[in-house]
Amino acid sequence: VPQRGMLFPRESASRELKELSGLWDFRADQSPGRSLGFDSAWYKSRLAETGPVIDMPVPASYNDITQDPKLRDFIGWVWYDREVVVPARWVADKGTRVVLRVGSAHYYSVVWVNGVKVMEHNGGHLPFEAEIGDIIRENPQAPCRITIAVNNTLTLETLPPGSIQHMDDTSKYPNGYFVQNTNFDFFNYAGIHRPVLLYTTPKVYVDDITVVCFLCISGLVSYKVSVLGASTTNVKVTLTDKHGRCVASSSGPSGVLKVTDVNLWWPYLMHDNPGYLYSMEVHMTTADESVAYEDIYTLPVGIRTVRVTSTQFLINNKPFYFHGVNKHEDSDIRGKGLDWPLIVKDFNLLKWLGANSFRTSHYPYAEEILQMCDRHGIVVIDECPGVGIKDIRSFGNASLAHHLDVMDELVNRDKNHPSVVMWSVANEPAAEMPPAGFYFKMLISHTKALDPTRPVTFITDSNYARDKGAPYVDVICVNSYFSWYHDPGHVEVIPIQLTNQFENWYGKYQKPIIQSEYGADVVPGLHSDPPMMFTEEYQKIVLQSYHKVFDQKRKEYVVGELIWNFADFMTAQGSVTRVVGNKKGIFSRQRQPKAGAFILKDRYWRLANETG
Ligand code: BDP
Repeated sequence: VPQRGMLFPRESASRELKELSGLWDFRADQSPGRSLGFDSAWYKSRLAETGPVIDMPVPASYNDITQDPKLRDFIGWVWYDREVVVPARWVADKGTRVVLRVGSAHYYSVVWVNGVKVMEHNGGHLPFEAEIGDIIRENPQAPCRITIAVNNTLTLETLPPGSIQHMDDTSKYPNGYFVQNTNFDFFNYAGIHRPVLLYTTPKVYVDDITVVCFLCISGLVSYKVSVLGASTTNVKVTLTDKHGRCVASSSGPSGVLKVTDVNLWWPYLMHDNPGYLYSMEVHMTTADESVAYEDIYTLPVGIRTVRVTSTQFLINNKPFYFHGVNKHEDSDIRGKGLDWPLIVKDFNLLKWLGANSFRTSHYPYAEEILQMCDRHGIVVIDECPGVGIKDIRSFGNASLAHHLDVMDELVNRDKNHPSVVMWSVANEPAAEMPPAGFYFKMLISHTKALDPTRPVTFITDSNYARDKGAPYVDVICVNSYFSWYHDPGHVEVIPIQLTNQFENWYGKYQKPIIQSEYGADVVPGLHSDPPMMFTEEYQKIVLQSYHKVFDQKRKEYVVGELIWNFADFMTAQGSVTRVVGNKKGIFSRQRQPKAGAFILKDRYWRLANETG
């Protein structure tokens, strides 16, 4: 099946948009097999007619919204529905496509409109959509009812993988008791996490756009536009600068735009005008249809190149050093739900810190966040949800096939973001297991075929000598927790262990290295001198000890350092190493700085002045 485009919904002269954020009716299917909703066809009428419902905000994780521990820890199907008034002109005009789009829902989703199933989607963190014009036109007078069932169960074949463990010993557990196990520590927040919306396009429409940029004195933007709905159309492409001046134009579904005196897209702190974006307007008209159609889509375009040598990561042919963070989509109450105040606050903190980059650990973040990165020049390592691939059965064919599909969806969604400079296909897989070699060879070559312009990596915590995936990556990304998980309390081991880590990896592979995680938990406000684990002083000294080694090795082949983590985040209960969440943030979950934040702030600004 040829993949359809997944352009971010934008209004234009030919496209309208209707946000469906707000309150939806909601019910968790608490029946023992979790199948009552399907058996009783809850999608056939309003959810409120089939039983009690509660208010549920969209977008948001449902877990922390109520006081009910059963809902916080719920595993299985939950149901959302609401009615929408569709503008009469959308219904009346058969030349209009009406598309229902879900920004993301965790994990498996089924969607009905007026009781008719319109789509299913396997996986969280990525958008899905369906055309629903025909269905709403069947009964134009009736309000349009949208029902979404979402199941957060993770299995060995989902991404991330997980497993359901049934506890059959009735002397210890209630009847039918089961738990969800995962190999990652962040809380498995669930629900509709990103905006749901309706948007329109004409029947003949711009389905996808791909841009690739080159530099050769001037900037070259090669583009490809795919149109669906008619065989022959006229496509005009115009590139305008920030002042609205046209700098290049072309016609035809593919071509090259040449921009003289180009304003390149530069990372934050590497240039005094970072994040420069042009606007590429794609204007499609039908050539010889009886009805004329016209579609306009405007894509922000940043002109920059990315290249990796054996010791450097180059952006626009200049060495780039990642001084940044790992993040999570996570905050109080809304869990992983998209939240604008939080997004803007986090960008302000990144800039305060002097961070020029982050990794989307451990799943694709909202497109709205990547758009912010484009505009502010924050460089992104774009990670797919391949976290916790530890069980040998998760290296099987079904898992690999799904992982390849997820990469298709991810690259398709994010390929045009200048901020995205590298793909990460996994975090800390069991890369020493025999099937890992084949698995990563396939996965990485597939990703490179999808996008030949960006390096590909996965994040490893394996032994350099036994890692079977490392031969295929462009940049070695290593996580290590010396003096925390290994030799806890012994910061004096950091210089020797970290130096060995770098020398071993570089010695074997001669590829640039990023320290993709390091850190220590801090319960904010805990102090001790001499430093002890979990105090602000201990995080400080761990960071400083790592930094000394980074400073030696960044002169050679270390090209970046990403702290674990930007902010404290919620974890599952079930481990005695977590005290209401993972506390390795340099900011608390409420985004207040710990002592470590000031250490990093001094360092990052100093690095920016040295390398920028
Ligand atoms: C690393 C994982 C990360 C964890 C971190 C930790 O990649 O997701 O949160 O450890 O335990 O191994 O703090």
